[in-house]
Amino acid sequence: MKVKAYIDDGLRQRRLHMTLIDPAKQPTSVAGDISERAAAAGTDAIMVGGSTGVTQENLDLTVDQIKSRCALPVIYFPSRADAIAKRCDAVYFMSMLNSRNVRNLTGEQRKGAPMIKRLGLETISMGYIIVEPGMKVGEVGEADVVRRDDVDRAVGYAIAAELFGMALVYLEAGSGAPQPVPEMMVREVKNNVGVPVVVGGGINSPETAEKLCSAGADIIVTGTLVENGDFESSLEAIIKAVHGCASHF
Ligand code: 1GP
Repeated sequence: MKVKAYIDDGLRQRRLHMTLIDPAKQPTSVAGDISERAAAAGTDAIMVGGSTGVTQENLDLTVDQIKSRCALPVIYFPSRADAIAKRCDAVYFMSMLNSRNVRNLTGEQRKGAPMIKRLGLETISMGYIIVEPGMKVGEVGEADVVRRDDVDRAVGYAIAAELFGMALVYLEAGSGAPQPVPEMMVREVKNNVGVPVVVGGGINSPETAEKLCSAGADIIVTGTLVENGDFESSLEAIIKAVHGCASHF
């Protein structure tokens, strides 16, 4: 089954959770172990990517380790075209819609597209919207971050993504953000687009995950949480909260 069909199928049952593994954050052998434990905790897919320090070598090794330890779909979450995960199951073909630098809008995409097409990788198009504080990804991506109270701007970008034909909209507060994307923003975005809404950045408790899902998040992404050795019980609690929310589709 294609990964997008797997996501759509899952979303017809309930909300989904994805675990983000950054290849630059741990030895590649540890990534396999993390993915296996995240799968046991109930996560629905593994995303692989990071804002800095991702090389072709650590990316390929990380994907291979994950594929050898866990049967879940592995989705590449790219930041630049100089590393392409050749053995992942799908790649988010994404544009950072509020970047000030054309490189992040269409430049890296122009560089990576021929290789992605040649490899025959499944692509899932995604509008990526950086919300305050934006953290490292906001800085590296030269994002004109959406202020937390500027709901209309977030909604505008999200509708634009949908009208461009993008399959997903991702509201990103940035990895390790002290506060996640505001619920009100998630609610208004969800009310205005028909495509699934992904929310990530700073989600580290079941209560937060539950509130964001109640506001309209279809897919919750957590990353930093699994970088701490003993994450199973907290991850399980978050996933339970996410899966407990009824489907929107
Ligand atoms: C970053 O949204 C993801 O792209 C995950 O954020 O690391 O804060 O969980 P955290």
